[in-house]
Amino acid sequence: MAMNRRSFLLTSVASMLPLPLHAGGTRITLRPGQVSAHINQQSIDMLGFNGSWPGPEIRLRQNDRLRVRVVNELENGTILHWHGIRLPNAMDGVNVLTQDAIPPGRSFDYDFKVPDAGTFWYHSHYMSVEQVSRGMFGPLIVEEIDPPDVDQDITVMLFDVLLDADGQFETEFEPEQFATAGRIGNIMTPFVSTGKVRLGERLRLRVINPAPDRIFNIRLDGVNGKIVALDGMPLTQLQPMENLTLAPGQRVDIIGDVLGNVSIIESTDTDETELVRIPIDGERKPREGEVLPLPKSSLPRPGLVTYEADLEMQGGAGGMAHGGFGTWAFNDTSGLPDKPLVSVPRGDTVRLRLINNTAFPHGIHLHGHHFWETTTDGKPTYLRDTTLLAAGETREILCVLDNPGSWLLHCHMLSHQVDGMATWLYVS
Ligand SMILES: [Cu+2]
Repeated sequence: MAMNRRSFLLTSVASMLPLPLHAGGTRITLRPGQVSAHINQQSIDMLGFNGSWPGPEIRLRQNDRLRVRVVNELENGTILHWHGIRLPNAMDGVNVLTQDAIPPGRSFDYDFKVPDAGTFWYHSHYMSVEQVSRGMFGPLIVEEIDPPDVDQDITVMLFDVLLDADGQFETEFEPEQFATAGRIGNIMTPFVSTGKVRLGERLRLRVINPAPDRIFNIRLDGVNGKIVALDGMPLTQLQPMENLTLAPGQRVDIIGDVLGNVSIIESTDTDETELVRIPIDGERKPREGEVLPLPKSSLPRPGLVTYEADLEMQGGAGGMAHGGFGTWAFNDTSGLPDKPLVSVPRGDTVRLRLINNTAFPHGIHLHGHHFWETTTDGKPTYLRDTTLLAAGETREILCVLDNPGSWLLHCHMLSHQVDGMATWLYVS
């Protein structure tokens, strides 16, 4: 079955996301369970929530409380993680560090305030290569108290699925995938929340990459727009909408005006594939005003650095020997170490030097915080919760660790995470 897997790269039309659940002021229920997904003209056993594939978008407003009862209808345990949200540590949804898996037939209540507006998402953080690959994720949208003036607020999730030769979900998780770029699908199955746009409309597009391992290099056609946020965090200076790279876990928000059919195109060195197409239906008088920045984030700026640490990514195919027992390692350790990489009092600014000493890219994700990417001379640039490092690349990040607890720091290529690339920070 391993032969010629790449030989049938299929494309499919984007599916509609399930209708959103409005969670402001009310408790919602998510029931993870088996669902039947329609992929490439076949019904395929996948996983989802409340009978839909993937999970429904959860929408609420900044400073609302999110209350979610998770009723586990799977045959295995599960845990949900709220990616990018500054939340109490006990709500972060990480096995061993913050909670035990929710057993089949049991429930768990998540309950926390969402202090930041932006584009976030939720996903399984237990048996995550399998559970996320099968569809256990959904958008988590926190609206600004004073939202920007747009005609449509559209969510896009880019995703891929690995099918076997019979067109069913590939159930083998092979060592060669774990040791290389991960479990890359052979069919694209993107999701979008709307079926049409009008010429002249102003759109907000929230693009999320929930794929287990695939990095999407995309271009947006048919919109004259600007990047207004990365990983949910507003940019103070809007950025031109050039080619966009989204590592697993990353998000980008764009606001712009419709000039034609809207399409998201994945471009590689050799191919262009249209992932999403939203056709024109109707017209409106275009807006006069320019796109303005979103309301500023309230996250603290970095202070004086009180602690520095290196995080060296090691292993994988073609990698050097390292001290860890798994395929991948951080600092010669595979899997969660007994001691945290960093242990500091609340409020400290920590500089981490991320060193990719492997032959593959890695997207490093910190829980419970955003951090600042920096320029080569150490100046903070963008607030992110996931940063992508190319093979051989080194980047320093500045973390203002103001959220107490034990926070996972891991590669968001889930095949790499499960095979060793995870550590943690402790904030007292
Ligand atoms: Cu990785």
